[in-house]
Amino acid sequence: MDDKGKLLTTGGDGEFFGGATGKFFNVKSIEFGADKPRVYRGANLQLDVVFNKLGYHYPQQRILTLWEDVGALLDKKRSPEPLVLRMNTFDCAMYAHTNLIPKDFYMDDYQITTPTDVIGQHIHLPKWDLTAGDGSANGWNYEDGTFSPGMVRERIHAINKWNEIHQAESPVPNPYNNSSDPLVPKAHPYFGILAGHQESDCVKLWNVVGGDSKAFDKQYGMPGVCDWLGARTTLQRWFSDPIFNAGGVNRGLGITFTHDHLGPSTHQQLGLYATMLTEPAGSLWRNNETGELLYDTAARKDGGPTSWQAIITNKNGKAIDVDSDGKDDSHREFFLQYGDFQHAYQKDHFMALIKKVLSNQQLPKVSV
Ligand SMILES: [Cu+2]
Repeated sequence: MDDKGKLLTTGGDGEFFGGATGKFFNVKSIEFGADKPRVYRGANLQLDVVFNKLGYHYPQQRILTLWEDVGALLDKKRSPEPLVLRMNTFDCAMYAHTNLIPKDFYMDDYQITTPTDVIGQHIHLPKWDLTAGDGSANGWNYEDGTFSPGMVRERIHAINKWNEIHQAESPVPNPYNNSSDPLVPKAHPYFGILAGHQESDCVKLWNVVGGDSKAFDKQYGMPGVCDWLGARTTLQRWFSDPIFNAGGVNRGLGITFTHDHLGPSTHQQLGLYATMLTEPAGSLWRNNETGELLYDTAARKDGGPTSWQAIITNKNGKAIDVDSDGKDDSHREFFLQYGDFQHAYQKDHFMALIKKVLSNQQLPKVSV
């Protein structure tokens, strides 16, 4: 909504605080309103990332990426890169946040075994709904996160077991049909059927082990088998405010950091963070090298393609004047980011979690 509390709708207008007391700016023709937001579909993914030509790599690297890039990343047909999303000022956006990451981080030479059963998507500068779109557990807010598929399965197992034991007393009814049927994890509508990355009969395999989540994890929880059975997507909404200065120029939000707020001490050093850049209102973005349109809804449904580098112009390559000085503010953008730490192993070292050599015996032993 705008700064007078009015709902912003696509094609409609809104009023926003100006640079002086009592002053408002009227903005016309909202491009992505609350009724039809800009949509990004992102996934949290664990993969063995190689960092340099010497083959330094990290097998439990966790990154954010768009849905339609997940297959190519796992097939090594696409190089991993930090996820850079873009919005224009005055855009309302919806982010579909999917968790495909194991529910535990396993001990290695850098960190101890840590539960990573829930992941949030906590964005910094845009407006969001504190009670339902914070992507964390701040203040009054309960955990606004997305369970790991492994945690969904473990909870289903626990609920079914409790009901089994308390059958004679008051079992919790199945919320989907009010019966006493046990709960069953579902295949994710996109990732559960991603050919080559999940078996096609994971629900059947769940039934084969009698709904025992531990037995299921041991036999079918490996990467590329049925590790994503029960994967969830939660929705977050953002709004990119204008920031008018005293001269009436909208400077925009600029660079926005977004990350997981529920296991940050573990994830901060594993690469699980992304960036949302705010561009001038109404601008269009293309890839710097290929000229290909970014956020191309004709080509993709996940808000892609995206890249860390872009050409920012007005629609159809026309000039864009951000500060009303009569000059073209079109520009090239290169977003560089660096982290203080990155765990890495030398080539051919610590391959334990890679599918080819993974067996139940090789899972790291954890003593409690
Ligand atoms: Cu934060």
